[in-house]
Amino acid sequence: MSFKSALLAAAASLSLATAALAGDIIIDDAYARSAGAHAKAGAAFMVIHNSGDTDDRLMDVRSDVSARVELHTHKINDQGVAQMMHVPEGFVIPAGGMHALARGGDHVMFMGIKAPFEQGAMVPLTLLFEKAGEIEIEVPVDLERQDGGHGHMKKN
Ligand SMILES: [Cu+2]
Repeated sequence: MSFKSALLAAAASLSLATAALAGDIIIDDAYARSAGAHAKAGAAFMVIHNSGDTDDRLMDVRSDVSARVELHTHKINDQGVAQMMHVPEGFVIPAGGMHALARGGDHVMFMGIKAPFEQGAMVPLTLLFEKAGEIEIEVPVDLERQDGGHGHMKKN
């Protein structure tokens, strides 16, 4: 089975809703992209809401679509250039608040993707939260979306 048909089969077996709910955590507006036909890396973005009264933390991410998946952020280095870096401690999702993973900021990074992300495909992703536990979502690939940021996926 090709990568794409595997993705489609996985997508067909699950809800296509873009919002996923687990306890107090709601994942909203998730999308993924990779850059070009020869992309080795991709990224996913989303808004994570916490309706509970205690902070939670996105600690790690897993997916089968790439050799590695990491939580990343951007920082401006001494030369004024934005660089990506791994954030091993993850991201706090404040009680009653939200944390956005967005272009140019925090994101889920796929490194060593097995195939470029195709428009409309679904990327399976497991999010590991300190309190909410594991949340499995299907992230739709949207290569056309423009909401700022810069071509940070040229890494590798
Ligand atoms: Cu990154």
